Amino acid sequence: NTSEAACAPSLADTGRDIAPAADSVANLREAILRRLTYSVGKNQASASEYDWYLAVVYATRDRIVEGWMASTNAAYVHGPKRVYYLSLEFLIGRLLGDALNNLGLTETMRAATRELGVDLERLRTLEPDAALGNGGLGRLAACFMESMATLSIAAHGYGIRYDHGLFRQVLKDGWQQEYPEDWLALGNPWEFKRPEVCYRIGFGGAVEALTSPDGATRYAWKPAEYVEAIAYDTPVVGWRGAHVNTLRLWSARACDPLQLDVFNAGDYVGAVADKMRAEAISKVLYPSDETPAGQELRLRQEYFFASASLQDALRRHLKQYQEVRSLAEHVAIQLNDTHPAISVAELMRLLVDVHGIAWEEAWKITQGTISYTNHTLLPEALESWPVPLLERMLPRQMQIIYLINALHLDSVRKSGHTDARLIAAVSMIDEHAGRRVRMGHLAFIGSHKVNGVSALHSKLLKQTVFRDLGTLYPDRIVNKTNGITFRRWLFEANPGLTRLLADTAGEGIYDDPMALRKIAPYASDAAFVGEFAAVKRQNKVALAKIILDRCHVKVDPDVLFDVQIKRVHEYKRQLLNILETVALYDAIRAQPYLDWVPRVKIFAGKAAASYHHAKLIIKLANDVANVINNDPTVRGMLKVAYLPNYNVSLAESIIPASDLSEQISTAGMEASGTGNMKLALNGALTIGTLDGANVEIKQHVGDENIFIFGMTAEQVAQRRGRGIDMRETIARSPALREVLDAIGSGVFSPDDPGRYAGLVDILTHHDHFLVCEDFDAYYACQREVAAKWLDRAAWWKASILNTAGMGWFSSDRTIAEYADEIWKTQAQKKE
Ligand code: F58
Repeated sequence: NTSEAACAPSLADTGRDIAPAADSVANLREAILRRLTYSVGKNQASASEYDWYLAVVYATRDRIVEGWMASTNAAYVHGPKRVYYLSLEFLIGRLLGDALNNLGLTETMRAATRELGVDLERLRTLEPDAALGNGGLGRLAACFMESMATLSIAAHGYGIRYDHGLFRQVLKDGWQQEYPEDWLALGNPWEFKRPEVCYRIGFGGAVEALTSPDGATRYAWKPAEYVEAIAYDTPVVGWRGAHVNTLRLWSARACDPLQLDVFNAGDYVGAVADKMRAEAISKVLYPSDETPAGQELRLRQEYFFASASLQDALRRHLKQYQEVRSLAEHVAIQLNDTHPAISVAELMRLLVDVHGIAWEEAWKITQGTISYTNHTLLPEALESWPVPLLERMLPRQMQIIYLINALHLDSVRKSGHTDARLIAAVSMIDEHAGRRVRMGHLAFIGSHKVNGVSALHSKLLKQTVFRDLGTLYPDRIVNKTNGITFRRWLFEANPGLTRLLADTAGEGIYDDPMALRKIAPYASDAAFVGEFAAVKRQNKVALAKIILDRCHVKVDPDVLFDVQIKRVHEYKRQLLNILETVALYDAIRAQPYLDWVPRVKIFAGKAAASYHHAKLIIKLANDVANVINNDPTVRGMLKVAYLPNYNVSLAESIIPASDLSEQISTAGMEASGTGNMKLALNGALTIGTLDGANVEIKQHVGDENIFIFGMTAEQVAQRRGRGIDMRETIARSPALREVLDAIGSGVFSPDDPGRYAGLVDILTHHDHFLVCEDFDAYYACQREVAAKWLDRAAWWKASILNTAGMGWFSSDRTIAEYADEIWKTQAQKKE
């Protein structure tokens, strides 16, 4: 239906420039044409769509640059504390919509492009997603960058400019295949290369001890190899364009482009071997999720970006203050997980070896400057590096780690703790499986604050991973519950809802997310409910079109859209959802005449390329989809769609169209979740466990407006204590038994009946994620969801109260808390 598709959500107009002034449209139109001529080198007659896209980006970028310079300059003049956010991942997505929206130029640009005969909506889709991240951790970094700019915090993001971001996922007969992604193939109009901002990064070699005439020993590291880090800057504009920060990404380059003598001797490959080795560092994002990569190249990436970023931060500090001793007063460095944890040793090396600061003072500066965010409790996800590898690759940093550890253990002993178990537990060196450096311990000991990302996660952090360190330093661990930027995840992704919210609650919602509470009184107002429902339906029509295009599955926009979108991982329990789908399928077939609530189960997500079990789960979802979607008995009542290549842009289409948000991880395993927040903000009801930020979402939206089921984190620990053989549990649940029998015997894989025998065997005998144990509770909870859906007024009321209650989950709130309690820099709220 084309008329409906035409109403599909489009680039945000948040009401601030709905009727743009004619002269500003004319100005923008002329600016685009100038850029088309002088930067793209095309005229109107020969310009391709992509040429127009480039001209539009350049014209937009031009409107950011002056603010950018002003913000940069203001940081030198007024000297606010600077924040450096070090992250190996920034999962940004597209920038054009974000920039226009934050500048308040969306409608003006739409009008200007229309006058030029091009469609802004189409141009917008030509931008490739910047996917320099795996999942939640990388996306959080991107939301934080936007919020720091919005709050006028003088911040830089530092990371790696990967040539290739997260792989492109193709589903071939339901199996995931990975293809390289090439976001830079056509250039990147948002970035500014800064070839003059270049640091040498050393690797390997040896450490020389030099004794000076006064008898003191100094250490000089003589690396065997150097690589250059070149800066690429992308401006990050905050809401209403008032402040612009920099995302500085490092690209690796060989010091010498080739060895001419080797080339002249005819060895053309050997002549560029060093170049290849150097450039490999920024070639590709490690696509693992929740399990550390463990390879040498990964450690090279970590050190490369940590060292370049610290050298750059110190250079800037010296330029501004002419000395390094005051660093902790003026600078806060946030480590996004342990990936940049080598920064603790590297900052010490730079202060002591390069700037000649005494050890004790350097240690105070380091601890006063650095803080660390933990994103996971999974033991297998905690980074540790073999001591011999560190000794070989970073010999001076390893010496420094030893000294930090020795002083740390000394002070532990001096404070009266001599118990060998405790000493072994708090040591930075793990002696259990070969000698390894625990990067979490290094980050903890080198930081003044360590934070978890939800209340439950921070509590568990104190009880598990950092139990002993936490008792030694009781004030160090704090909580900073994650948040999301409402500009992208509400204003841009859901302009229809945004307009309705502003019309009802007032324009205040654009600047104060807590103002969303003002729509609560309308949760049962028939007129408002009607409009709210109409927006949702429009978004569902648009998503139905995408599902038809990409999955060849036709779905009715009026059925319940039940959505699970996230990385595929056993702990996130996509399997639980699939099992429930099969149970529902069985139940419908058994009694097709009952009043079933029609629904479509929508999945999207990538599995790590080497994670075979997760890839098998994707295949199962697709096999189940095939059988169900082709079975005439359930047609109209149940469908399954697995959307390929989940990324930020696809999330922006799915989230505003969702009715039910699946947040069903094994309790105690999802540190926070952030997709849960995006979905609830857009009016989806959550079905979830008491895990991560679900606990706090429940508090904010109200117990009646969320579906909670299953074991708590405590019960999970107890249940595992009794063993994870599920034969008795399965015996007690006829529905579960039937589902497992069907899957295990090949009902969904007639081409290969044994395909899922192993998977069912694991669920039966070794169910670490307790899928079986939570199955009945989940199934029953889904029936409650269905009952609520049938009571339309009750459903819409709950949906509206979700949107109304989610203001607290704005990443502006999260960043303001970091600023106040960790960075000690004031979030400067604009007038
Ligand atoms: C995620 N971690 C958490 N790690 O799983 C999620 O609960 C949380 O909301 C989010 O961080 C933000 O705090 C996560 O995404 C990774 O992707 C790492 C990538 C590198 C290897 C180790 C996992």
